[in-house]
Amino acid sequence: MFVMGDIHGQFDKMCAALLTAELIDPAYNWRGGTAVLWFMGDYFDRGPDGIAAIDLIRSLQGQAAAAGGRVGALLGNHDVLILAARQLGQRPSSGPGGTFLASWRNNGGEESDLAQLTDERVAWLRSRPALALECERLLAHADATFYQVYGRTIEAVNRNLGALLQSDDTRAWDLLLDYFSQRRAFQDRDLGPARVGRVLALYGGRQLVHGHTPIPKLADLKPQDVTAPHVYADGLAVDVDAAMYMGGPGFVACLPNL
Ligand SMILES: [Mn+2]
Repeated sequence: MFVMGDIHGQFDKMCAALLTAELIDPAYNWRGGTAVLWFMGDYFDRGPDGIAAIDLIRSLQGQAAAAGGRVGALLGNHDVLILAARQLGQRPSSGPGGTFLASWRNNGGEESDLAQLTDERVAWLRSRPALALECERLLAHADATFYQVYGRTIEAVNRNLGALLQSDDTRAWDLLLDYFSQRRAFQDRDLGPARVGRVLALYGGRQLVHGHTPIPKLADLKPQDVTAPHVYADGLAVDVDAAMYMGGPGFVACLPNL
């Protein structure tokens, strides 16, 4: 299976990495055949072309399905932020800036993305799963343990978060954004492996794959030198956030079968 971490509007780097992995052709068409490719969420903010990124993913989902392959795409916290900015706008938020719109702007929101967030794109974003199980791996955007607040199974978490994103319950949105800003839950050398183990015991999978925390914040690497996933927590956790918005060239991870 192939995995690509946080894109954050870096459409050109996204395409370059997909080309290098031979998953698309120069015309941006799927050439992965029956391969499985997952995007880990955070399509928007801190870079210019979030809309182009999700439009490409949606196009590849259709093309891959027709070829017998599959393209999946998780929900990230920045995807929740831009949805909140559009849906709740000037309503008071506990985040930075005091409103949902200000919080999104303070987190690197691009006005052109929000202006192009049509109903169709909103519907796609709202239906992104927060968790997925693929090839014995648990896929989650964030290296955090809050998912269990929303359900004890993958299906329950995805159903409950999907319902939350359809609601106008500002307290529930605030709480989700607060939880979703947590990170580094598995970094501690002593406590990390046991924490990942508990998440895997709950939802299934033999390894947790996540984005959300750029690899240079977990490993002693400069963004420019990040070209591969970071495996840690006794091999139980894999960070695939290539730090593209920080200057990383970007990569698509090809994860071997477990
Ligand atoms: Mn994130």
